[in-house]
Amino acid sequence: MWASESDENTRRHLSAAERLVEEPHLNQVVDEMVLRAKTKDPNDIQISLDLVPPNACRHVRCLPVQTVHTASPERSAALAAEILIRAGVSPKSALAGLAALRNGLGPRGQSLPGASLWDKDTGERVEPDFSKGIRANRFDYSSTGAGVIESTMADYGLTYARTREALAVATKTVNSGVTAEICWSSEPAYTTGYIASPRYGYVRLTGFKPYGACGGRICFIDLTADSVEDYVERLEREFVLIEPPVVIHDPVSAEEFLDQA
Ligand code: PML
Repeated sequence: MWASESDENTRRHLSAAERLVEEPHLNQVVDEMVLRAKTKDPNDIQISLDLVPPNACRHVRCLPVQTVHTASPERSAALAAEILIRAGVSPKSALAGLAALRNGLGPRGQSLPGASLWDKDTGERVEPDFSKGIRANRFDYSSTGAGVIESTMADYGLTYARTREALAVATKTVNSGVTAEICWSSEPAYTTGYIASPRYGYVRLTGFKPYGACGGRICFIDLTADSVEDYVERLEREFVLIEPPVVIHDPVSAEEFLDQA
């Protein structure tokens, strides 16, 4: 689903979402998509459907979740840099990425519809189109696993739909070979963001986004391992179904996280 506010000359992105579902759930999911799009009051909603052979889907395990409480956005930013570096991103790239996220990754400092791709070593921004970024596509919780993951998350108070969706995005990006992903929400008042990596899983930082900053997402990639095109192909085109269990750790402070990490 892609919802926008369009006129003859411009198209402003408002909302986008994609699901990978079994046929019996199709009508219900399309209805959910339309309802979701309408909350943003668009004048253009596009929905497209593709048939996927079941054996084309790779099944992966959901990333483990850790919430870290920090005292301020400044403390969160320092912790985020530390986590990125420990996850394998160079200090130069980590700091440049965080600064770009704060300034807005889209043209004129707005949000991008997709993720920006950065070379994890040089800090160079490398996605083909800086006005769009790359959208991680073609993933979902499996139909048998979705309820288990949702109820485990609810046991830990993680009931916000954006958290569940972001965990799925992060599970896809990490399973597409990115070294680390960093993200905060386009929802103005929602300040919890996350860093995902193979080393630490899905690490949520509360109070991460400076209040009112626009949303953004950066994937740091290893260009000594694969080309930009390889990453784009996996992020956009590989089908991934996410399976339980999801391991959720009790929340910790920044200091506790760094001591145990
Ligand atoms: C979380 O609650 O774990 C962070 C969610 C980030 C949401 C990003 C978005 O809004 O797309």
